Amino acid sequence: MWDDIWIGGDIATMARDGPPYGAIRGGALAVADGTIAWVGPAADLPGPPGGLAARVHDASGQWITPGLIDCHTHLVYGGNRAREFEMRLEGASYEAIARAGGGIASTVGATRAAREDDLFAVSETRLAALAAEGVTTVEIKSGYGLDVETELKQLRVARRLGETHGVTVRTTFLGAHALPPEFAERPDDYIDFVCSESLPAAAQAGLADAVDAFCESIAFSPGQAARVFDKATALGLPVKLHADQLSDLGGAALAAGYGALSADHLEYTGASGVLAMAAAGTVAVLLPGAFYTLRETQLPPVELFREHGVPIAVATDSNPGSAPVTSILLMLNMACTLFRMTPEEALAGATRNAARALGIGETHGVLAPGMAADLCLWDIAEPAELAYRIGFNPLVRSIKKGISSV
Ligand code: DI6
Ligand code: FE
Repeated sequence: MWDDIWIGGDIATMARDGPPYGAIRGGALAVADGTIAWVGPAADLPGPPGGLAARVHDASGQWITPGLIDCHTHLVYGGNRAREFEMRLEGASYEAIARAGGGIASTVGATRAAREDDLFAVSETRLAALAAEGVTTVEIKSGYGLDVETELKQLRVARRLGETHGVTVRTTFLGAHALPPEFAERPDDYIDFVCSESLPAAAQAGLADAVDAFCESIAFSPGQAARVFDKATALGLPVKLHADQLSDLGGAALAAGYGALSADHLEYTGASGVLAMAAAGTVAVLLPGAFYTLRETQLPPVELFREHGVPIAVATDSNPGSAPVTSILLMLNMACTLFRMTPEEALAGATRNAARALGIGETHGVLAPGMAADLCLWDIAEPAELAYRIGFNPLVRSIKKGISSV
């Protein structure tokens, strides 16, 4: 006997092989113990639904998709950077603001100053906005603390958000995000500190599911990122990289060389980086909200990713500077309109491929027996609507491990 069964609706399983969206018209989906027990055409059910599950739900006129996965966010931070938005409109560049001590450094100041409960409260609001659009799994990075105490504070808040909001949170340690003021002009000493102090502390506390770094002219060099990756690897943690966002430093190939789960941003990635990612199975995480906010014009090499079979994910990059975004549906739209992805690719980017980018592709991101019962029910006529509309939220409800949350 199953716990729940949904009938009457259409199901976008997002399975890779098969029809577009893995679609099953007139589908049925059964859940037992928080896991998908059965999915297929309702006509193939082994008996009348009422005799198969304790609860039968009518999903008529709705589409069921996997719960959405936002696989790249910096959701936990103090303060905001609306003033920098104004400065950029007055002509200052993102890089110039960063070099003048604004940018990430200003958020570091506000995050260090914030009490843990206050940090939780402001972050909770942002998480709620994502969840209201069907996000059931979110990655959250540190990187606005840069000292041991504040990096751990951010990661604890991230874990607590997961425990209290019915959303799976995957944490990523991003100590190598920016140079903190106490290490001004001493980037190699700061990388020593990350490798010997803050990263081991996060790992020891069980607060890091993965390790990331920002490889860029305004942040850390490929050699410095590699040192962080060596330490992460020694600690048994998977890696990912902010790569080639503002220039091509070979970040994608560096990440691939470490078997990274993902390389993220990638506007300036060249063919050799794409080939290295394809060989390593590294997911390309595209962040159209940052592209849009920074008014970037260099497009990520989407056609090359397709050609070489690199899985593409799409995420918000939710952060106070380059992507003050809390809408995953808007990112699906931007992935199509700005990056020329198809609506199906965009949805796969926030489900199946996002799960892979977090190392949870075996259990999340696709509706199939044995996978987590994280679902969204949408009041839409076809799945392309999720990417097509702008500023419209057709979520009826989301289900986390079989339990209704929104
Ligand atoms: N790239 C990003 O998009 C964010 N961090 C990074 O390395 C931006 C962070 C910020 O501007 O606060
Ligand atoms: Fe980012």
